Amino acid sequence: MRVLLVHPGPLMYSEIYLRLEPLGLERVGAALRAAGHEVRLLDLQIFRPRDYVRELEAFKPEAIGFSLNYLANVPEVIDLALETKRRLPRSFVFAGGHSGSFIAPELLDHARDALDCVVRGEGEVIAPRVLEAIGDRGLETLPGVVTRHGVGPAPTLLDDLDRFPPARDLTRRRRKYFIGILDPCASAEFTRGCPWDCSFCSAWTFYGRSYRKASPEAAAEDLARIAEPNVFLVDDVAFIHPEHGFAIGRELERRGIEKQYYLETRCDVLLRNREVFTYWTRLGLRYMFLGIEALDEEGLRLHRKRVTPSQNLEALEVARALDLTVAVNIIADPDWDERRFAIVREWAASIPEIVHLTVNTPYPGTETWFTESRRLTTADYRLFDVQHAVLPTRLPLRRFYEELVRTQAVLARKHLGAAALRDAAGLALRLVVKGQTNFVRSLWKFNSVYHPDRQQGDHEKPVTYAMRPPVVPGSARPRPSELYVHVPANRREDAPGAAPPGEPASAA
Ligand code: B12
Ligand code: SF4
Repeated sequence: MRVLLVHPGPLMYSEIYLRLEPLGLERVGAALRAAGHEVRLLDLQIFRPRDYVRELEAFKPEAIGFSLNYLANVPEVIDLALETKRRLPRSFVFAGGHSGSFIAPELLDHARDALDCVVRGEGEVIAPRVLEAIGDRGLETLPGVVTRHGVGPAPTLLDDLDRFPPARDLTRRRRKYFIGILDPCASAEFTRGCPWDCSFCSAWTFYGRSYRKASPEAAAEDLARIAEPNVFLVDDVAFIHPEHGFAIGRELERRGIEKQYYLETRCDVLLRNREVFTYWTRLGLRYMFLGIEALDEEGLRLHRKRVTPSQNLEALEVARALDLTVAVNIIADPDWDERRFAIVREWAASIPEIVHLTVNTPYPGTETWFTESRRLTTADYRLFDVQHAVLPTRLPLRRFYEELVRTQAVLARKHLGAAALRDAAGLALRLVVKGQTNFVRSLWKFNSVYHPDRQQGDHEKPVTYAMRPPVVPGSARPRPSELYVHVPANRREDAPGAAPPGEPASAA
């Protein structure tokens, strides 16, 4: 069967700082190919909607699968599904991905009959079975599959991450993928899932708090296939198990693979496993993202980060000692006033790290979705991109955005401004000479993307598809079983916090 997989367009954040390959779709694509299908992939972070229409006309796909990792992309995907059915009424249209998995019935309602099904959870195993079952009345009896007529059983986890290595040849114009000065940059995955349970995050609820590892050989083999000199490791928390990181590293050394790496981890994991991070700096680790989220004890407790402010500061020291370029994220609460923004600006100016500021946003699949959804001020999916306020702001909305953008501008100037460019001038020139212009272009983009007028104006756009609040909105903490997409059979604990502080529950 001819299958077209589609990643929707970029959100605000990706308009400046980065653009990364759709690894999930490449994995689903690999599984579909293994089942004998002819697969194409179109990434609308790079291509335009008119390219999508051309692809429909030229390739005439019999099945079209959309990736819905991001809630803010929902209206775009619904409109694309409607357009697809208008042009190719006999095609089979389906969607999957992180956010889509938490809101399957409402997606089907918005799309009316333009979406034939939504696939919850991991796509590698189930996508080929879905295509096999097209036209079959039993479609909705497949694990993770939801149609207008029924809901299949809970999705099953992929038993082995080594199966279906990403089909990177499916992505076109790969030179467009980059993050900062890692330009161009590929993505890779060593582990999947997260055993912690932060209240604002849905990484743990999607994977049922499970944690799986690729074998060191398969991980190294995958990196060996990557042509780009730089790699973004998409793992939620890198190197929870240091021996796994060491084993992959040794495989890379054995094969003589040399790249520059970006990864994300937790401060306590860096402190506990600093040897493996030190070892990886020798292999090419250059950039690290640390999820700090809050500067004070109370904020960290509310996010259930299970770290202390002093651990966070110590981790920054360790990363500095390793000579890594470090980015941290702080979650801005809509309740902040001018003073809180000023404190963050001051703190950010006082440290050498890159500081990102995102807005506290309750997402379906998170605990805060249940506890905060009564207070939502909008039902517009497009505003759920952590760059807009969807909860009541203490400051008037316009003032909130002025403070937010002013703070983000100060932070952006630190690493995208003239001084930063002076430091990176040699590198920027070398990239431009090679025709790699993503990083250089990003240096001037901030003001054209972030502006209080744009952010406030976004709230005034008409809403065609309205989000549904949780079935029982309330302020009580939900049980994890109400949140999970994947519910691993071997996990029966039913209360967040079952893991001792700092110790993941099932990082086995
Ligand atoms: C890597 C990553 C990114 C990359 C994007 C890579 C890309 N182009 O897709 C970058 C760094 C750019 C990024 C940015 C952002 N991200 Co992000 N990101 C992740 C992360 C850590 C891993 C995703 C990944 O690659 N996983 C590995 C692959 C193999 O899995 P996958 O993509 O989920 O695909 C599997 C399934 O979902 C499914 N599937 C996926 N698509 C489809 C399609 C079909 C048809 C089917 C059948 C199945 C299917 O099958 C795949 C294989 O099993 C997730 C957290 C997580 N653990 O999922 C957050 C996450 C998805 N990001 C999140 C957020 C908030 C953002 C930002 C908005 C943050 C910001 N600061 O502004 C931006 C916006 C990005 C944009 N669209 O422009 C949130 C999502 C929130 C939401 N509910 O909308 C998550 C869940 C993080 C979190 N902890 O809350 N992100
Ligand atoms: S440590 Fe917390 S924020 Fe990070 S992926 Fe795990 S649950 Fe999400």
